[in-house]
This record gives sequence, structure tokens and C-alpha cells, in this order.
Amino acid sequence: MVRTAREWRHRTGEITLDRTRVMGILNVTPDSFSDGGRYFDPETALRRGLEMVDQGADVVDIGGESTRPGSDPVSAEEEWRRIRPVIQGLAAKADIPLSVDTMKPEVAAHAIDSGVSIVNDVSGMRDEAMVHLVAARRVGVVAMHMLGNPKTMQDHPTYADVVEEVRAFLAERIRSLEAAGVSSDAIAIDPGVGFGKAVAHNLALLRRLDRLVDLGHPVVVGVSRKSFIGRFGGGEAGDRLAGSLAAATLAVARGAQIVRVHDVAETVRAMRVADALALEEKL
Ligand code: HH2
Repeated sequence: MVRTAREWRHRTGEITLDRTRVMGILNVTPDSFSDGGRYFDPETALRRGLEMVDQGADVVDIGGESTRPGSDPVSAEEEWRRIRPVIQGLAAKADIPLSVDTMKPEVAAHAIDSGVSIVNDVSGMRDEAMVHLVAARRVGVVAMHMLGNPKTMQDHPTYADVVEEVRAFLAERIRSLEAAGVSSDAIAIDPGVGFGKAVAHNLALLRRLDRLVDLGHPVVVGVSRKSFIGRFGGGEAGDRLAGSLAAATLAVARGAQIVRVHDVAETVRAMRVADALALEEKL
């Protein structure tokens, strides 16, 4: 198995990648695809964030704008208003790094000022202002591939070769981030499962994850409860845990080092077993 990255540096330290790391999802939105509205109330969101820490999350990823297919964007003001109390509360109480899931440099800047250590940008840091921000503030980065934007990305996504096109996009984003001064070991990459991808595209990317792993950066994979899992009998989003664990396990076997998930407790347990079976260092 190929495992190239040893650590992922962020603003306040580094995450060692000697085992699979779990990034817990906290969507403070009324409309996210699987948990929209559930944590829209800041107190409930804060409680859920702390619960994920107790359950063994290595990072909590906080988002205030849904990027589900067809979703409408929200303003930076509204996005920050939603996540501010949750980020401030978690920064004061949680002892693990926090990440903010945003495409907007203004929101990322506020979040960093409030204690966030990682910026997760589903648009792959295509905005120059975002690149400069993450370079100047020395945060960890997740650069994800998305075709187009959430509103239209699932309208007939087309690729000549999805694996090579996603690889080329991420390689180019890595070069731009490094050129702007972002430390190479702070950059994680993500194929963007479901972001402008038909089922066959998602499967191809997950099967050929080695093509992304060999770029030498930690690979983040977000398969949790996604619609392609429902295609294999998983049903609605809340019924996709078993399929999500199967997909995460195989992604890890193929070199993913960070999994972004809703079901933290179950995933932490599953990944312990996956790591025991897959990690070469343990043999
Ligand atoms: N998926 C979603 C959002 N952010 N970030 C990364 N790095 N990778 C992903 O696969 C990813 C992501 C979509 O899932 P979710 O946050 O549950 O839903 P929504 O966008 O509807 O809030």
C-alpha cells in the first residue's frame, strides 16, 4: 500500500498520519443534504461538536453553507453569523484542531481569528484571496476538486478521463499554493466525491485513489452518506452508515489518510480495525 504523507501541518501544530484520522462533520445549516436543520441551533451544534471530540474525532469541520447539489449560496455575513458561536465555543472547549468548511476568504479569516487551524475549501482554493490568506495565516489546507459550482455541478458532469483530470487539477492547485508560500506539508487534497461527478466518476476516483496519493500529500475522502452509496441499496441519507464504512475502509486501504464523516463514533471504531489490517508499519 502507498502511504506517502507522514504528517499534516496546521496553524497550531501537526496531525501525525500514523493512523487514519477522522474529521467530524458539523453542518450549522438549515439545508445540508443529510443533517440539514439538525444542528442549526448554535447550542445544539456546540454540544454535537463536543460529543464528536469525545467520540474520538481528530478534527471537527464546521460549515455554515450547504454545498449539496442544487443548493443556493449564502452571503459571507450569514455564513459567519451561523458558525461564529459554534467556532468560538468549540475553540474555547475542544482540545483538537478545528477546520472551517468554506469557499469564502472573509469567512475563513474570521474563523482563523476565532481559533480555527485548517481551511477546507470545496472549490479547491481557486480564489486568489483564499490562497493568500491561507499562506499568510499558516493554516492547514484541504484543496478539493469540484466541477463547476454546487448549483449546477450535477447537471451532466462530463470528463474524458475523470481520474487524470482531477489529478491534474489538484497538482496545479498544490503548485499554486506552494508558489504563494503555503508550506507543502500543510496541503491536503480531496477528490471531491459527489461534486460534479456521476456515480461512475465517484467509483473511478475511489478505485484509482493511488493516482492522487502519489502526489505526496495527505488525501482526504468524504464519502459519508453520499448519494452514490444509496445507489447500492443504502436508501436515504440516514440509512447509509454501513455503505459509508465500506467505502471509507476501501479508500483507506488505497491510501486515504483522513476521512470526513458524520458518524464519528462508528467510523473511529471501523478505522481502528482497518488500520490494524492495512497499515504496513503494524506488520
Ligand atoms: N463534502 C461535503 C462538504 N464538504 N469537504 C471535503 N473536503 N470533502 C467532501 O467530500 C465534502 C466537503 C458535502 O457533505 P456535507 O457537508 O455533509 O453536506 P452539505 O454540503 O449539504 O452541507
